[in-house]
Amino acid sequence: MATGRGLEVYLDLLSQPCRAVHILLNCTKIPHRVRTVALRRGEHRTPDFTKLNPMQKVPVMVDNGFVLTESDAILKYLATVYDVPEHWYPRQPERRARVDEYTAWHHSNTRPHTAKVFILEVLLPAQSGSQVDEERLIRALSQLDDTLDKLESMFLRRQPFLCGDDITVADLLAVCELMQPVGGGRDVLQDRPQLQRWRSRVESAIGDAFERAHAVLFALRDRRKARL
Ligand SMILES: N[C@@H](CCC(=O)N[C@@H](CS)C(=O)NCC(=O)O)C(=O)O
Repeated sequence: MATGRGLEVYLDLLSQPCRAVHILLNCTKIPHRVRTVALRRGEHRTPDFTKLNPMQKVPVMVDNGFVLTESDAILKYLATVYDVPEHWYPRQPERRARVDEYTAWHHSNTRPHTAKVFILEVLLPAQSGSQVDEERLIRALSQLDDTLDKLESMFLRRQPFLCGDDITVADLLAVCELMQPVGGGRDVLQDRPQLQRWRSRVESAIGDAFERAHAVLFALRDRRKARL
């Protein structure tokens, strides 16, 4: 499946961590080739893809034969190995540690808590035609609220981006998660002006790459909203 030459990324742009990788590659103009793995068609379960990533998940990166999974590891590898502006993953130890601090926290907070609301409100009802499980949803919304409170009070307390004065890979992971529309196309940041201002700063810093990564998701959200 992998050619072993150049940089290839296996992505589905409906996936939040894939969009973060896509944005970094396009913002920094790292030459690469995208191979689309359509999760909805089960392309991540084919024998070829399973050989590449036995976890059967996207994103996957192959850089001259070096195979790497996990968006966090891929983003940091790209920012370390390629000639990209230093702010994405600072070399100064304390500033780098701040990025690692957020990304470690992200995978047990922002990521699962946003995903759970999406799964309960959108994915499960769409897949099985069942009603939303209100009790589980209330618990999930409360966990998400707690996570959003911490993003505001800890990470964005006195700085414009999650890890300091400039955008880093941490902001990419977070913004892609927090762009995921939930039930009825609702924005998870709808009552969160502080986080909305941060998201606007991230969007401005990213430019066109933001829209390109989210185009498929936004089209799907608008189709869903039109059906309501
Ligand atoms: N921790 C991984 C998560 C990757 C992940 O969960 N990918 C999802 C799409 S968002 C996937 O491939 N799911 C397919 C499946 O689990 O069947 C990362 O950050 O890269």
